[in-house]
Amino acid sequence: MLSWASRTLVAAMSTMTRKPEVLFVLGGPGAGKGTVCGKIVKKYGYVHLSAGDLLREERAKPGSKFGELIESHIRNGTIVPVKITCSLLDRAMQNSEVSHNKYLIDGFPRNQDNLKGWTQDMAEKVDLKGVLFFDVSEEVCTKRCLGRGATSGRSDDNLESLKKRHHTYINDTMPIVDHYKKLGLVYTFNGEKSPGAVFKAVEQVLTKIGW
Ligand code: UP5
Ligand code: MG
Repeated sequence: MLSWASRTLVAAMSTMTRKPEVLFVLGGPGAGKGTVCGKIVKKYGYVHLSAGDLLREERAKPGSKFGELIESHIRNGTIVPVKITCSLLDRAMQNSEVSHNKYLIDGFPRNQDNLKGWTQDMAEKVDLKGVLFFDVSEEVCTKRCLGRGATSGRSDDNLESLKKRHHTYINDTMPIVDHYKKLGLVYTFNGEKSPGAVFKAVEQVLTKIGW
């Protein structure tokens, strides 16, 4: 029989050696990915890594050699090369000091290049628990982002960029969602419900996967 101290040590060591558990969070531009992640962080304290936020932070760094490239992709709603995004995600995971090992990766992977890069560089380092997918019509997404555009300061919250972002979502990101659907990993939510109702449905899935 192990003493309390030994059991505590074993538990701590298992947390340190376990692979990080990851949930991908996908959906159209303005589907509510960031909003639901914020609610999960507030209640459960898990780590929220928004690929878009990390790219915007990198773009804003003085002297960043990727700043212009990132801005051009964001404005045009196209996808930044995966080497850049994956290295930002990897670094952010390594820099987060957590005991629970649970990570929400928001807005990634969004095309075949992302999927290939993730599979090559990251997939073996983590335990992918599933994909939270928020289904919201283009009309509702556009309305939300244009509303947010009044105060967000985001260079892609305008009608022209939104049309391009939606095009990329349908053509490039939906095949990735379908790929994970075939693996039985996707949990789909009606993202047009109220934020509270969406979160409630998400919590049921978190319980199901043992989060
Ligand atoms: N809102 C949210 N939920 C609501 C609800 N249930 N009911 C009513 N309103 C709701 O929400 C958007 C707005 O809707 C907010 O005003 C919110 O209050 C309201 P938010 O939670 O921000 O939605 P989200 O899905 O996070 O929208 P976001 O605009 O962030 O989605 P995108 O996927 O377009 O943006 P992201 O930041 O992920 O990417 C931006 C760009 O970065 C991409 O287009 C691409 O160019 C680049 N990128 C890459 O190249 N690679 C990556 O891996 C990631 C990004
Ligand atoms: Mg977001």
